[in-house]
Amino acid sequence: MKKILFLLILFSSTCIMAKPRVAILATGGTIAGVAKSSTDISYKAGVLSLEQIMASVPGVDNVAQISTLQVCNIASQNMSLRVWLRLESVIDSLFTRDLADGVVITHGTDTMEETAYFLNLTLKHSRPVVLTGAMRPSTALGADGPANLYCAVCVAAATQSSGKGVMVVMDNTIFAAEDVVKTNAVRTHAFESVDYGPLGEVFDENPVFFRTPVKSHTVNTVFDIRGLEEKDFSKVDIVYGYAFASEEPLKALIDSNVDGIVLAGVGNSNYTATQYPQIKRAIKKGIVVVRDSRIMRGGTGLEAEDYDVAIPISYRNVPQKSRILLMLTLIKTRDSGEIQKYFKKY
Ligand code: DAS
Repeated sequence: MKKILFLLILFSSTCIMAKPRVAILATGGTIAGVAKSSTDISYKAGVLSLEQIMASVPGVDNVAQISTLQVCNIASQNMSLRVWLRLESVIDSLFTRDLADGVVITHGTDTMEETAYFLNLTLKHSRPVVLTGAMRPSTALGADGPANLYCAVCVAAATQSSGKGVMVVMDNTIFAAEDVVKTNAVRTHAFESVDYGPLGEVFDENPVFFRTPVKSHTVNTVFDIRGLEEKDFSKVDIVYGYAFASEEPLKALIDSNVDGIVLAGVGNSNYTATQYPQIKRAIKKGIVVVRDSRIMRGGTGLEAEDYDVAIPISYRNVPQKSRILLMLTLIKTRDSGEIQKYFKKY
């Protein structure tokens, strides 16, 4: 009897002591950046290895059992579909084989919201995936990378983080991939969910959530890209709107046989009279055109009656994310009515 009791205590203490397993996947960015001095404002992103970055985050292994993988080491303005597919495949494998309880991706801030949103729509797991980075290089006075990485691991390790979709953690704030955008080019509080606010905040190993994402994500989307390759994805580009906009960008894209065009229009996703003839030409050629807006707040819900019903409306006001949703939607359909349903749902 005593032996059974001892084994039970040993097992339960092992369970209590077993830390969550967090895999950190590095892609580069400012968090891996290096400048000539601690006050030099110019620096090179994607220099330090993940191993070197981890050395600046003492104590993180008290929060979780850490494993690391250097996926690439680039400034994120050079992010690619190839890296996105690699990240999706590695994370899918880690979770499917139960090798991690959560994942952190270190990433440049310039396209972090895009990578987060792509994974938010395509990963088929509920375990936490958290992207983080830095606005100041690792060598800077007041470098923000170490604290961001520590907080990201705390979120990825927390059981309450499951089922919240892919998240971004920067400056002690937790954002949903579906609505986070980079809104400041230099400040350490560079990200916002401009219409809905953050998901929560994190200062130690106990993240606090005060809302959950609204839109369908991860296991609840129809986008399953497992096994797909770059060639299986459509080419979608974005055209900006402005007073008396030239029709040349649209003409060039149409002539390049693009599959889809997102309009970053003015106001409530309005395109200009100077653009409309080319928009009609694109639609006639079978190119899918989606109306979005250059304005970050307010949504594009008004389906103004005097617009061409062949042009689906995005309800998100982030053209760089509408582009990703259209890339994924075009794998399924090119019908504008069906596409409008996808843009209402995701
Ligand atoms: N160029 C930026 C990038 O890699 C640096 C950064 O903010 O991380 O996204």
